[in-house]
Amino acid sequence: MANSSRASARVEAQGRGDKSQGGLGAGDGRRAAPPLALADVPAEVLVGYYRQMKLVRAFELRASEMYTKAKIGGYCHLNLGEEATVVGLMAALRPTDYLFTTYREHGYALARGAPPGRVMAELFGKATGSSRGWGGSMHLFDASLRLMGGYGIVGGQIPPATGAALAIAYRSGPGPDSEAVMCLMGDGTTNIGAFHESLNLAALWRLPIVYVIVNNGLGMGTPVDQASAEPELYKRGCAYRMPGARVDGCDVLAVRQAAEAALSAARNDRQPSILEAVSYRLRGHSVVDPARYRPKEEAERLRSLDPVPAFRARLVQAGVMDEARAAQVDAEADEAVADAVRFAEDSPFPDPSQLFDHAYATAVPNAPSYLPGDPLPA
Ligand SMILES: Cc1ncc(C[n+]2csc(CCOP(=O)(O)OP(=O)(O)O)c2C)c(N)n1
Ligand SMILES: [Mg+2]
Repeated sequence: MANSSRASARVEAQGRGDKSQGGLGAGDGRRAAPPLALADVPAEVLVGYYRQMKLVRAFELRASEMYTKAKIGGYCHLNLGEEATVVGLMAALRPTDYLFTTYREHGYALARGAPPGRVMAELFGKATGSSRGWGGSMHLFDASLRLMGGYGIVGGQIPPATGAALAIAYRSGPGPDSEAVMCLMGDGTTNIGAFHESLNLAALWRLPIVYVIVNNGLGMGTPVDQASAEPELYKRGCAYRMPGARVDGCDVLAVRQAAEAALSAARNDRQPSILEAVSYRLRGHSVVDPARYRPKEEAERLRSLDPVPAFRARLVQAGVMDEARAAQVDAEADEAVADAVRFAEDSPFPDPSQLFDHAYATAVPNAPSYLPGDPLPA
């Protein structure tokens, strides 16, 4: 299985071609920071991370259920199993940073602060959804959160994310207050041309961007080592002298720390980089995929690594929260998701008169016989 190369150390890193030129961690000759321990993070913050992970888990389970009840149409991809990666990455991002992501993005929207009701309403195609019901599961968008989508085309987010980083560099200089871009993608996505074109330009122009590869071991049903000639994906920037680091995507604190380091290099040194989070998905590619290609023993092994109960147990064991508090957090997550479903159910569908709004640059009447450029009826 591709993820047999799961990071043995929590962070591995590779510097640029010339190690003396600086990079992101152990590979660049600088000392890597010691791993973040529970004691380094305030208890309330840790409980907050668990709350977010549990919210994502509860939300995705209900989304799956709602899909089977035909409340949700189109495609629907879940973050089940990836919650530590989701929350760790979002914890490192500032509200002023820009996030470009994939079709597997419900959790990112929630952890970025989107109200669960608006996210669920979008999945239901309702007018109260974060994209007013026009986008659905794969196209969550919220400019106020600098959540720039939600892309259904594999890799479609990479060029616009790189362009956003160019805009930031064009408008202002580097420094600790600089904005930065985080561009998420899956492991399979690293084989499309736009990934390489974008990395080349980002490195040439020194853009403030972090390309995060969420390596869940599979692109649909294809394992990483059958799709990528260099399956250690954090090394794939080497042709562009772009540093990369690999982190255990099941460890929320390690993910946060690695993402902060990468974002700091982007802000302060205009050093773009790759961060590979080795993660996994608990279920199939999308809710309709039974994942029969995954051997039973492998599915069981992955379930035993589930980051949500693991982080809960770690916090209880360390005395950060007791069992009663943990149970309360669990119940609150379920309640928030139940509220979200009610909100989505009670919301109206968009008015059919809006069907073509924002689909074309020029006004097009809502009639199938008209195309952009046709003269508008008087
Ligand atoms: C350009 C394009 N080609 C193919 C697809 C079909 N497709 C959707 S997801 C996917 C696999 C992507 O795998 P990965 O990048 O590992 O992301 P993951 O789904 O594992 O998060 C493919 C081939 C698509 N949506 N767009
Ligand atoms: Mg994948």
